[in-house]
Amino acid sequence: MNKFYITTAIDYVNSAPHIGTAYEKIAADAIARYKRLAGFDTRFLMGNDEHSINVEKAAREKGMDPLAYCDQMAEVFQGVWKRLDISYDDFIRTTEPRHHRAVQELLRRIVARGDIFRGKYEGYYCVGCERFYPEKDLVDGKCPDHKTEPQWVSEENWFFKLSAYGPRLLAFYKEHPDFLIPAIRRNEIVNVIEGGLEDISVSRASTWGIPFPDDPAQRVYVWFDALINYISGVDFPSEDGRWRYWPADLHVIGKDITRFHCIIWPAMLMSAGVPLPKAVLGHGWVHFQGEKLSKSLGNIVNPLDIAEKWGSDSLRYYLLKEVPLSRDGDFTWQLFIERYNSDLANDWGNLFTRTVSMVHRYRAGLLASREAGAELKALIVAALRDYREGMDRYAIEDGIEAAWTIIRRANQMVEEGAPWKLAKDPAKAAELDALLGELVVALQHTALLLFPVMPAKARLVWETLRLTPAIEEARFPAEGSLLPPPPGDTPLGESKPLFPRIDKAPTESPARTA
Ligand code: ME8
Repeated sequence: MNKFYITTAIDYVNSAPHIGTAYEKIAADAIARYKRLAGFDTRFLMGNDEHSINVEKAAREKGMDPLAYCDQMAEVFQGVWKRLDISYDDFIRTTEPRHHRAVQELLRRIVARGDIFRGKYEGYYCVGCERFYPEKDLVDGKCPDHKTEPQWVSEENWFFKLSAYGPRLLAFYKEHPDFLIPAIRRNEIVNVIEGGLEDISVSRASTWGIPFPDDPAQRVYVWFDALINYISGVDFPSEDGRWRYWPADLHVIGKDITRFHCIIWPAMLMSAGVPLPKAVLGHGWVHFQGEKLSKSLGNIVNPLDIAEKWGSDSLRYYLLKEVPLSRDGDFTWQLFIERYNSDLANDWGNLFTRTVSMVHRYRAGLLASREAGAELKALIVAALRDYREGMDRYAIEDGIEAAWTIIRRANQMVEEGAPWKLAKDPAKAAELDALLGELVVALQHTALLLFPVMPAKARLVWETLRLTPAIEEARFPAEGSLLPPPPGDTPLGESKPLFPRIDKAPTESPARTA
């Protein structure tokens, strides 16, 4: 069986998840679920990045031991991810012994290669980014991202010979033009490499972090430590068991951290003689009502506020539909409610509720006909093909659109076929049976296609239609075919509103500081 190993960035735990960090996990989850439906032996890794200076600071401000603080935050993060139905297989924390082992072993190999040397570093360090900035990259003396003044750091520490990897990295990008997607981000990275790489400092005099091999006074630089999670999560340095998932098929990360993933990480692996990941997807940014999410603006939207009120699927749908992975996107309450009411309540929700109600009202819940006519069958076959073609490019919005071609056509079939009229005429009984059967087959396929995007509602549709096996076990039909027909001998489950309409716009903004 083909394998698919997908990872997300591991989050700093000094503040709780927000819709931006949630977006990345939701997108990766949709891809992982899609790959499972496509029959891949899928491994989905997420985790927390715990050795940052800001994490230590947040713990000390609360009067807590940093590890106890990280334990608490690990619960908070995983609680949010479970509530959003993120189906990760493993959750790695950088304070875990399995991760420490992997970091020390990878570093040992890099040292053995002769790529680590002692040097003195002086420069501006932004703690928010956990990176040094050359003076020329500061804007009015401040970090361009965090708009805060960086610290002047001057210390003796360990360096990695990143500069030596420029030519190999360029050759790698030439050979693997699809390594970093979308293409615009790849050009940016190639330009940076062509401009010449500088060696980077990879240790800090600190007490919070992984001890540097043979120099416990120094701790491994947090990024050098964090990137290694992708291999510690599959048991590096063991070559058995989960190591079979390496190399990763896809690292899903934000566009702000592509340099770490597309220059430093490949160079580290080249130095240690470990195979490189196959692809990195640098997604865009989610804004809130046109502004960058920021604590100081007080516009950090807690994803749980939306999930509690309107269900996690509506948030998942909005983000995946409105924020293509290749671009930035915006969350606004107005558009959220519009999408919810028109796409979810009216289109999909209404198709489900009325189809199931009619099967109950006219046929006591049982289906006499369970197949699609030639026209609907062709439409579903095309939707399946377009869906897979879009999802294979990680264009989840195109996958959603393909599913909607079925929803729109089925709703039209209800209007055109007017089953309420057919039901009044005994001579039209077979026509009514055929129409109801077609609508159920259409719904069945929307549940399959929308499962990666809206797992909870898709599961509800699937179970109401009494389909087996469980939707998690379902697989795409062979090209040109449909799924096996729904059962004819078990009455459908009851009809429930999938997405009750939002009649009133939220009066108070649920945006609040995390
Ligand atoms: O960068 N929209 O952690 P982090 C979309 N620990 N994505 C966003 C976002 C937004 N508004 N805000 C943040 C780190 N992200 C490191 C990663 S990986 C070895 C170490 C994304 O908590 C961001 O781009 O600051 C990153 O991919 C992820 O959320 C975690 O960000």
